[in-house]
Amino acid sequence: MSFSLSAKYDSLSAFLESRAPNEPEFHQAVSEVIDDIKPIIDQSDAYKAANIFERLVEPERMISFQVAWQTDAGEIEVNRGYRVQFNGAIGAYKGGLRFHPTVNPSVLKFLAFEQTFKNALTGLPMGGAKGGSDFDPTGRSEAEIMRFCGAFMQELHRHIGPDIDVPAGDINVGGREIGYLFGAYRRITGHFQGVLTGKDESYAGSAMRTEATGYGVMYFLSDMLEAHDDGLDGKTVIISGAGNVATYAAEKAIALGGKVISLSDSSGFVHDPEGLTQEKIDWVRAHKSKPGASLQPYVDKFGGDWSEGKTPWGLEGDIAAPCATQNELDGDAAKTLVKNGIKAVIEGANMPSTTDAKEVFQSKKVLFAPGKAANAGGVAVSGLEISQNRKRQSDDAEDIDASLRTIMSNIHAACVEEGKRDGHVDYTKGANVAGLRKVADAMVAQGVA
Ligand code: NDP
Ligand code: 2IT
Repeated sequence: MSFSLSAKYDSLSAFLESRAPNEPEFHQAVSEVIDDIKPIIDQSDAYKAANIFERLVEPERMISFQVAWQTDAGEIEVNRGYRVQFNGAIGAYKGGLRFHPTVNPSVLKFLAFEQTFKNALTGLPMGGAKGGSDFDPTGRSEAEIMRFCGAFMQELHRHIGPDIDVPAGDINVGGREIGYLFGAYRRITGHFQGVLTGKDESYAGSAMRTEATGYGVMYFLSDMLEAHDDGLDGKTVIISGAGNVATYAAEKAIALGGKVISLSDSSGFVHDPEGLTQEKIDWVRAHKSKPGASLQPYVDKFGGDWSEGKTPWGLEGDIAAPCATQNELDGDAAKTLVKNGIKAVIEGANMPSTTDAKEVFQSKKVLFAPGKAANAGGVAVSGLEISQNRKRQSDDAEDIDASLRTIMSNIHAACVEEGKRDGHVDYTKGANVAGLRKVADAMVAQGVA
């Protein structure tokens, strides 16, 4: 390594294993940016002198705490809560909260690391963070979820604030949970302030935040296809996931002329050859709002085929949009998609493609949009929610949607600008380099203590 990685480490993996042992998802996220950002750091004396790389891969702060809460049966359960405040160089920390049994420091560090690049790409002043808990909402009552959120905020409130850190939702943290978290924050501190985004519009939330991630994914896809003399109209779209990102991505894909033939969840996937409709999507949202509900009854209601325990990547389509979770699309799935003629892959989830899958797509020159660029619409509208809270005014849905459209186009343009490689656009390189430059410049400008 020619940039300033301490001499005692002779490889990136030795460095990561020493600094962050047993954190496979975090190692994966860092390994996937290194080849793109290394030449940029090497070319800059300022970046090397500031030891940007080592500082960029070390969270500024990690908080871990006990969450003790009471079940409906009166028993006390204990979960672990976290907030990883990764990089605050360009703004107060910002990023979602995830409640899922797979939440651990490796997962949250990968998410907060990627969030740092993503937030920089939006052009808004937001640092990177992520948090959550290993709490599993499956089978929990509404009252239990409310008590869990209250117990979680009992500690988290010490670490957040409009100028400090502004969390939002992620897996299993949607409008309902943000409401309970915000209520707990307000009761504990006595302050009504913009300390969370994704709030309902009845209490200072932003129009379009719910839709923003999924809509933004399809706006980015439209730009990417258009830049390659193509469009969404008439395309068959394979979507995984059945939550916030997946259902709003499906809605916008249909609005832009696509035919969406699948959704999935942790129990399996639905293949609906006739294509999703607004009625079907509305049913999915209502049905999946019950924690732990399987998507399987979709086929009893609307027809199509259910495949238990499987992912939808064996289906034939033009576009694949993984919108569920990390590493849900592996190398074999990528090969199958390529064999079946996939034209583009757009990541709605964070790091849904494994490293092997990305290599398959890259070697076959499949258009590929990484999550840190393609799903940035959610945090972008969160940024607009922060601005609206500051001015104590709400903007119209049309204005927010227009801003979201512009921000996604700007991110696409930045990826094209920085992602040129051998006569084609490498969107991953573009996102990594554009994100790095902004964060690194701010870190250099601010020095160290
Ligand atoms: P939701 O909780 O609304 O939905 C998550 C969906 O993914 C559910 O269908 C869930 O199935 C499925 N899922 C979760 N874990 C697994 C798993 N291990 N295997 C298979 N399926 C799984 O979350 P979101 O839609 O908000 O988030 C989806 C992805 O998008 C995540 O990667 C998140 O980080 C990312 N993202 C979210 C943003 C947002 O604004 N919400 C912004 C940017 C990215 P089940 O119901 O069975 O658990
Ligand atoms: O991964 C993400 O970008 C999010 N979960 C949204 C973060 C936010 O602060 O809106």
